Amino acid sequence: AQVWNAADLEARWGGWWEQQGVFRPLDDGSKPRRYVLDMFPYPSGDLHMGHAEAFAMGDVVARYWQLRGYDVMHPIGWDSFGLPAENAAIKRNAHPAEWTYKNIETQKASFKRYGIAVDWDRELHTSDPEYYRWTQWLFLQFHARGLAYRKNSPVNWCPKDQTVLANEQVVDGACERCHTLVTKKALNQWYFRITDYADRLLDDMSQLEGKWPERVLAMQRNWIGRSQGAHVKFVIDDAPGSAGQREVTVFTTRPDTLHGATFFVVAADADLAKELVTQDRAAELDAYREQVKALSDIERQSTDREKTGVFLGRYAVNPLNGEKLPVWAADYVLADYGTGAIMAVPAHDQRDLDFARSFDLPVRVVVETEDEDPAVSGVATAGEGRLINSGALDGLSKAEAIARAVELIEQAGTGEATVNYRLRDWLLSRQRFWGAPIPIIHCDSCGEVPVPEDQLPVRLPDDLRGEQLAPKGQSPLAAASDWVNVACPSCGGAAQRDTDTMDTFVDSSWYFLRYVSPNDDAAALDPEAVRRWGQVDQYVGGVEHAILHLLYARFFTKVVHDLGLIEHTEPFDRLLNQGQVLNGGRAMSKSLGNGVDLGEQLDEFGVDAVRLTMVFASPPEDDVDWADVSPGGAQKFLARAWRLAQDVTSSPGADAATGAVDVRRATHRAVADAASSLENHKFNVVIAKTMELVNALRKAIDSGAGAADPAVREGVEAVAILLSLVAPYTAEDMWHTLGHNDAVLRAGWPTVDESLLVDDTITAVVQIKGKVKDRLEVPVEISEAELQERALASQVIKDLIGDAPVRKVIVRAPKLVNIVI
Ligand code: ANZ
Ligand code: ZN
Repeated sequence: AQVWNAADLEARWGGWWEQQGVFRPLDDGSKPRRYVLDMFPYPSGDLHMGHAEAFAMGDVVARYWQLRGYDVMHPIGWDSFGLPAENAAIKRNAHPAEWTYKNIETQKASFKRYGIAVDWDRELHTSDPEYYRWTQWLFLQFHARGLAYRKNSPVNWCPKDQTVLANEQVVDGACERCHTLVTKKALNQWYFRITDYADRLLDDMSQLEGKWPERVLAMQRNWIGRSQGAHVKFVIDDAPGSAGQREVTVFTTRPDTLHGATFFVVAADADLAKELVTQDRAAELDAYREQVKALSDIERQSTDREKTGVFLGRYAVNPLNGEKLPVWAADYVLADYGTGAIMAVPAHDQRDLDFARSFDLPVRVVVETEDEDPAVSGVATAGEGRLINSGALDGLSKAEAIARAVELIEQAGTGEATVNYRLRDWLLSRQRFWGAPIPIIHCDSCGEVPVPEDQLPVRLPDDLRGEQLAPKGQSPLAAASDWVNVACPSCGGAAQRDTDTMDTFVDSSWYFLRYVSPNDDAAALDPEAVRRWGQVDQYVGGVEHAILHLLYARFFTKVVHDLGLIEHTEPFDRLLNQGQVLNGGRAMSKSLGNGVDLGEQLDEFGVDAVRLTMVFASPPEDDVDWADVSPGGAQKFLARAWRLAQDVTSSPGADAATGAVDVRRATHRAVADAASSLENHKFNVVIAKTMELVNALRKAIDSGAGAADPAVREGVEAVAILLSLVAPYTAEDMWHTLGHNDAVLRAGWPTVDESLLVDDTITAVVQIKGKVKDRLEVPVEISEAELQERALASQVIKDLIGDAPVRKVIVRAPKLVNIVI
């Protein structure tokens, strides 16, 4: 007798789908299109449990849509630039490409074994010159529109990786990759002007409400951090150098509290602090600035640190009341938020109050609330109340006073209403090798010259290896003089290539547009093809990308839209964040020693059982604890399901309507429930329903209707189709055993007969003048009216009544109808 054996099934069907082009979209307009995408993997080694979970979930969606008759595009590729490859190359005296492409081969083989329904013909690698040529081209489009620019400023520097980091890559003050504490360094760096898009990035979130996880939207909103407020100009008394008329603007969200300002603070690390300080205090400031350098933004803003600062010896004049406020430099004010300077209102801002108490500065309440005096309690008040001590603003509410204060400063020409963002421009240059070179040439006479488009790609040299790639604080490319020194494309004089490479998040900000025409060597993307496919309908990936990747991809999409190349303005219509795979309730890690090797799991239980276990464990958003699941149990279930197909004896196409009704009910109920569970992303429930159906069918075969019943065949075919969502090898084998030659994924979703969904029916008797004449199968919860209607519609009854007038109808739902004629 044949038995279910995972290895046999994998050997039998592996490679077959690709040969048959089952996962290749037709793209001929014969069916509505759907685009499903999993966040592409970084080829760090072999597949791991995390990939296995994420891709199992994305595959359920892709397969379901294909079964429902959509033309599904489900591509895959590799985010193949990045530091790990470079670090491995340094260690092994190799080129990063060697490590990268070898890993890709390994992972690719595992993905194929894993049986995901992706179209391998669209595979792309961001580190291929054919790809990064277009990343560079896009950079040049940004550059031409002023959206890519260079500036000198203090940037986040990872001392270990010896490269700069975007704000988004600093987590709790440390490098997100190596966890080294990040410091600041002044450098001339490339930025993308994402701040120009801040409003649109916020406003367009209305397109994503209800389709993206709310927490992701909240994180993006918070990261962009729009705050409504005002710019207010303060004149610095006796300012150095500028004939006493130096103005400094502050950003405040509380212009109503202008009269409560008792001192003024500039960020200690801002140039402004050095410019304003009086001679006698300069040394003290310098020492303080050294101290501040070592601190991360998080530490600087921490509320439980003792406030520190240096008086600069100057005074700022309050434009509303002419008061002179002492100017301090402190670390709790950040150089790159707002204007880097604030008016301090200790009565109503806790940070200012802490500072005032450390340095004995006055506290003046200007909004009267029920709360205790902040000078006494040490707690600043932020609630509603009437304005006091505020001249023309006295008696107004907080909201009225904000509006009035803005009017006053606008009239006086000393400020205006403004919106401020927490979002900073995206620092994209990196002093590392394994990334797309920035396609700019620096010429002493011409300045920044874009590399002409017909000279793209600017290829990475392939002769640098090992130690030559080691981080030195500047890009390893700087040492490759043959590569660096070129003729200026504009004047022909001696010039140098930019030696920085792009943040790998640039590569991943547009790959979803490339999949649509991955081999196009005439353009980055094909606008016509993108129009056909539109947005990614379903994006699947980890919540760790809630800000970085998703924000950048949204930004790129808007810019590419503005370039006139695409119609849509948001890249991903729906987003699903799959959970993590844990072991023993904790994330798998080397230090805990609780790692589970995917390859070993696949060898032991087979692909289908592992996939089924992942999906069955919980809804896709929830974590899976591998210590609590049973791939062995999944195997037993698959074997049981598979055996059903072996047992069926009726022929394909047999008319199920002639079969046992209870079996049909079980089948149609399971299919209908599976569909609604799939639409609601309860993939685990689909498996539970399939298990129930398998049990019902086994019972039917072993007793009653038997293996020859066409209703049993209908049920077993449904099992194969449902299982094809998660257990492709078992499902395909069942389908062929059942006598089909084409792929199960092409079977189409079973059509549900609604009348079979009525679970509980009862036999109602229809009488004429008290004598039973007919019987009707009706739902138990049928209404009186409906039952009467059905009784009168019965052919038997109609014939018996003939032309006789109906005098009376007595209805006792659901069991009896008595007709009096
Ligand atoms: C006076 C004031 C009075 C403020 C008051 C608040 C409450 P959000 O909402 O985060 O935008 N601020 C401005 N620039 C700053 C910087 N570079 N570093 C640290 N703090 C800065 O915060 C805006 C408020 O944070 C501003 O409004 C300013 O303090 C402070 F009762 O101005 B406020
Ligand atoms: Zn030149």
